Amino acid sequence: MNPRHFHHALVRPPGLGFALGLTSVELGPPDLEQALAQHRDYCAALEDAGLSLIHMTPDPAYPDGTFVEDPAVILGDVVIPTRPGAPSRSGEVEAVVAALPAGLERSPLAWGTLDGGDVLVADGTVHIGRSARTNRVGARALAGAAEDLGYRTAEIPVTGGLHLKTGVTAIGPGALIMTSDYTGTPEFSAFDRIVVPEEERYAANCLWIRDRILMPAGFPRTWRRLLARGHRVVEVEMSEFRKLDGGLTCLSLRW
Ligand code: CIR
Repeated sequence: MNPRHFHHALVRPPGLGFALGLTSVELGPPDLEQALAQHRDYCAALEDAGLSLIHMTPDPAYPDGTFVEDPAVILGDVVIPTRPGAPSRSGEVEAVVAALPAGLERSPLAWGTLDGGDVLVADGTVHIGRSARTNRVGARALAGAAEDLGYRTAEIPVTGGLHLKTGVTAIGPGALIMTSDYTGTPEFSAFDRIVVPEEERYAANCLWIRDRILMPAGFPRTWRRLLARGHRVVEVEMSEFRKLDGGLTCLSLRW
């Protein structure tokens, strides 16, 4: 579905044990109180954009459970439960899928590994990142499910960052924001593109919701470029989630 028409999002605040989440960056341990405050602001920004939220309760067994985007992919009104590439996260799937409304149809992902963070839907194409988390078999399984639903699909090697959407996200019809890792990717060549400066790589993970773009706070060059293109831009402080490789897209599932 086009993000202009999203009405709902699933969110789950960070829980006790959040500081034990997986990370590949060296930014120090996150602070739970600050993360909870940032999560509240994130939820408020989604609500301000017009979404109605379903809130899950945290489960201390899953320190990364706040990153609800990874255990499921939603294409239109179909939910595809994933098979997360990190073994510590495989137990998150059942509760996330159960928290989604029954009106959304379920379609199983049969094989391989796949994280929702590696799935970028842009202009009717489901771009699937091949990463440390999403293997060839998982990518093919999702591509098959998406093609059955009428989407075009493309596999994209993830060359920088944890997931595909760590480095490239949609900011409007026909438009992407990305790190320099993806400027040579043929599948993205027809898009109108903003390439973030190297010192603002984290800002490539933006979240387009209805009439606006949520972006992480503290990236002035990217902020100015989005404003210059006429976007309505809302900054959200993400420092504590960034410490665990998380970004704006990771914190919700939208439909
Ligand atoms: C992980 O390594 O799985 C979490 N610490 C971060 C997940 C971020 N999710 C996302 O980009 N979709």
